[in-house]
Amino acid sequence: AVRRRVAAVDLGAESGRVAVVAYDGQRLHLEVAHRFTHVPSVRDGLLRWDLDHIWAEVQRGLALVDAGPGPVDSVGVDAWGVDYGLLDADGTLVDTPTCYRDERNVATMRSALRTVGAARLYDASGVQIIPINTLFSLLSDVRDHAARIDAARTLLMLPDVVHHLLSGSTVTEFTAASTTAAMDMRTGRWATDLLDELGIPARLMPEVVPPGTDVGPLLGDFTGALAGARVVVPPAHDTASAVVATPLAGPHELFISSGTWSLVGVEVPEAVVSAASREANLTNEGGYAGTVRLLSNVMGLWLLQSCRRQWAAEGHDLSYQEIADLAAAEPGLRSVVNPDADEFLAPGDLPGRIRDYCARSGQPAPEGVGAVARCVIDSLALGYRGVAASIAEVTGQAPTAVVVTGGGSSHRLLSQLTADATGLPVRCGPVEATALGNGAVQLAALGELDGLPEIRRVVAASTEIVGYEPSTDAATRDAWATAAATFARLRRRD
Ligand code: LFR
Repeated sequence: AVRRRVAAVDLGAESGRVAVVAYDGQRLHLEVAHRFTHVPSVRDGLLRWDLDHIWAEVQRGLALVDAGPGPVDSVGVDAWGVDYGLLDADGTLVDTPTCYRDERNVATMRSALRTVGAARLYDASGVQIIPINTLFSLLSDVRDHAARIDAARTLLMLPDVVHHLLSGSTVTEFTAASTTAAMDMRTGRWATDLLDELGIPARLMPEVVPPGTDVGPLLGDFTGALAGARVVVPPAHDTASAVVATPLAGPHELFISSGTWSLVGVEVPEAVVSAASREANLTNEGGYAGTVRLLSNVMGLWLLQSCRRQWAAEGHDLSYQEIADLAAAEPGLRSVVNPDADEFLAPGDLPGRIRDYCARSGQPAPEGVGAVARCVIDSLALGYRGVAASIAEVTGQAPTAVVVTGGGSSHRLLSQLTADATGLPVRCGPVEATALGNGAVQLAALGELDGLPEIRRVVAASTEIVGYEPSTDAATRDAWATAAATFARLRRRD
């Protein structure tokens, strides 16, 4: 029998869902009430999220939850990191939130690297230097979109914009705040000196609350299951919620939260900010219950999602399964790319950019759908292998296994190649780790689950885990080692 229900709103960069997470004392049950897709588009010169559409879909989802079995005691929102909304003195958004894939970020990152320098940027925050960081969007706001900054009284991270719409709250949740590159991850305080140096007004930075904070009653017309519900912020950064619900069996297992991005790393008790971590550009992200995720962003399924959109525009409408089957039929490791090259970040003709990249680096340019997809999947697996090696070097401890969650955890070819590339056993599941982690932390805040170990035990008991073993074939191992050397050369050059 269900003991308690909460609602998890999980916003990904391509799609969102509103789910009910129910706990029966032993297992978690996830029921998705509503799914929707959304796409950013350029308005007023900036790539922006369609927040009106997202908000309408969240409301539709909550109306469906309200009409379902109850009571549902709380609602919490997680979303991708780094993006934000700016609220004016009345608590209204000054304009539509922007998207980190706007090319402005690459330009301001380069500018900050010239003026402040990589070491300063990294050491002030412990956050990787990558164009998507909030800091670089804010720098562009200050320089080229001053009206936004002038009108703004406070910045809220995107999930907290939705918490604001749901409850009127004006705080930001810690894990979401930790993706800004404007917080010192050793202390959890805003890096105000760095903000000053860059000319970004520190007055914009909001009050920060820990995951599990009750920020007020749910506003709106809910008379069914959601009557009397509270808004309880989960780990509002989707990756933080996903890793809460990752059934890691020990501290040296590598997680991969596999969605639009692949977030690859380990959980550590405190931020690791050293010359070695800076050299490897590993980031420190805030987690639940005082944990830190030491990780690296690998470009992830974005590459396949963008290729699929391009192929559809060219008249080849293929499902992800069809693309995966075509990739599996191709020979492996023919051409590889650095998936994290800046040129793959913005929307557009990704197959074309991948072909150009291969040709430029003296490799065969993949032509058909299968060849391009195989190149992407091989390259992602090599990216994971590279992060595993960095983690081993920086922490002095090689990962012992890989646990993959999220949409990518059901990709069989990618999972097998992840095992082959890293030489480690891979366990996959749950697919909906983010919504489960979001719900689990709300349940913990309501007194149902007690801490990370118990949450992970319950998640493991609630999930069917699929395992992959690395190939033991010597030729396969050699092929990956050779490809990894090529890959490292490409990365140094980019
Ligand atoms: C994953 C994610 C990553 C973050 C990227 C951009 O959805 O949140 O953790 O680096 O998106 O926000």
